[in-house]
Amino acid sequence: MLLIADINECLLSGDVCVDTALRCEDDIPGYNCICRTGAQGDGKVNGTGCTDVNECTYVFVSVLMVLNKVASSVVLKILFI
Ligand SMILES: [Ca+2]
Repeated sequence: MLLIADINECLLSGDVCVDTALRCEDDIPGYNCICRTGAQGDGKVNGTGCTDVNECTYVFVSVLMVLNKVASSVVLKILFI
């Protein structure tokens, strides 16, 4: 039988998650930092932290991709007429 002693990192130190993280959740082993909606990363001070995602850029790129796809299909139809 293997016993693993786990500590609650969230209670021991308030510095395990970045300030912009929503909360800290203890896990066995280790812990998880939860980023707010609209941010991505592991939320950890010694990790990737929480980086804001610019949703407007993603929407803009998605619109451009759709427009590009439509334009490509129009060009293909013109070529095959
Ligand atoms: Ca833990």
